[in-house]
Amino acid sequence: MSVLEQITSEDAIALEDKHGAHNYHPLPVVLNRGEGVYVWDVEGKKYYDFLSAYSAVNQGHCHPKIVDAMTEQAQTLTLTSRAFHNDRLGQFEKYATETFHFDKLLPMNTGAEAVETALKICRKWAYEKKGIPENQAQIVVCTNNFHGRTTTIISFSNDPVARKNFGPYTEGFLKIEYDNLKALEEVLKNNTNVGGFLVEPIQGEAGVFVPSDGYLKSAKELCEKHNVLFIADEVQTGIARTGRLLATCGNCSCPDKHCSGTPEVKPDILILGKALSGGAYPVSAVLANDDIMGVIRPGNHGSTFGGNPVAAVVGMAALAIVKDEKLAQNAFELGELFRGELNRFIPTCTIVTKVRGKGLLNAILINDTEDSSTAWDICMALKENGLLAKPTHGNIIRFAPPLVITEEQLLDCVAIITDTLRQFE
Ligand code: IF1
Repeated sequence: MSVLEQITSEDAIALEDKHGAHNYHPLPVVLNRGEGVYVWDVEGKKYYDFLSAYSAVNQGHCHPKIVDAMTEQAQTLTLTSRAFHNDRLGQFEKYATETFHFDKLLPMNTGAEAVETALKICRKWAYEKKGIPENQAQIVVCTNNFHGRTTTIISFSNDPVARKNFGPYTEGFLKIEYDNLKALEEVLKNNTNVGGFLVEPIQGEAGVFVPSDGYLKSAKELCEKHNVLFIADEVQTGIARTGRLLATCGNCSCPDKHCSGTPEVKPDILILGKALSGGAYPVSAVLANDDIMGVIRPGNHGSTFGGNPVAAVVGMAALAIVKDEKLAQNAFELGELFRGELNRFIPTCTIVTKVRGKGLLNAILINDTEDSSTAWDICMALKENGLLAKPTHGNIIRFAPPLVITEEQLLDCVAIITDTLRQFE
């Protein structure tokens, strides 16, 4: 730790304020250590992490298996670029494609890059396989989506803060209401040049909005009927977060009960990021079968860091942990418990109107207007009481702990949350 000094929270925040771009409004807490479900601030105060870096740290902070794999690989070989092969990438690709049941994987780094990759694959497929006339391909997206921050992705966002003054915008996207099959049917019927439908199985940024039962399955069927690719952005919902290996898995009944087994919906293109590395390193990927991924040929796409050997071993370790520690099952069971406990609390209070979510991706709706600071104030009070969470869209608080959380820890957290909420009655 030669050049880095131990500093106070106040000094760390002041340094960022002075020297860093102001593109975030973080909770005023400065963390310097994490282990499992816990993080510590520089003053030594311990917290439950109920954000998990937006669901990247599903396997818990600094999971020893990920850290060991990463450290060993970092001491051996970190980067070759894709101009040469490395001995790890193929093993990762085999492991991940077998895990998710696809023929091929294309490795990238961040979620937004993986979304961009999926859009490119979809467009190329639309021209070369579906026969859409050049430059006419459209991709259907949903209102209130969140898929990342690139210029193309924000082009089809409807969040003014994410979009305004970043134009001109990329063309080729048609927007429909989320969780509305009629709207999807209409748009597919009225536009012959649609190549794909990009959708989040649960809308995270929109406040953990869970679509109606059967929505994804019926949407996939509509896509099949119109020869349109169903593109699932599971960057946030994937890797066991929602109580299944993927949120598109549905209520499968495979031997492992809560793993991938029979998919409720098998996407044509699957987008993964975040927890694909357990939060240790940026690792994202796009998966598809040969008839689709085959449109990508040398020179069409790539990245200096995508598929590097550190990312490959980290990705393998992160997926192995999900299986070995049955994280999907834990997320499923503790998610039921969490919503159950909150549903017992809600009728006894006026401050929360609803809890919703799947697995350990949940949110509570605060009984106040969108522009009030109540949700933020509650998060500040939760911080004082040893639990870190972040408001989304004004009056919604998202709760997404690492999936390694135990029942005892979860009940401890429920007590912190309900006691804190009581203070706001
Ligand atoms: C930020 C939200 C979460 C994502 C989905 C792609 C990406 C994301 C479904 C891009 C990223 C993040 C990024 C983070 C805030 C955040 C977020 F609140 F905006 F919605 F997680 F809940 N697809 N989600 O959720 O992945 O390029 O960031 O690796 O600060 O922007 P990325």
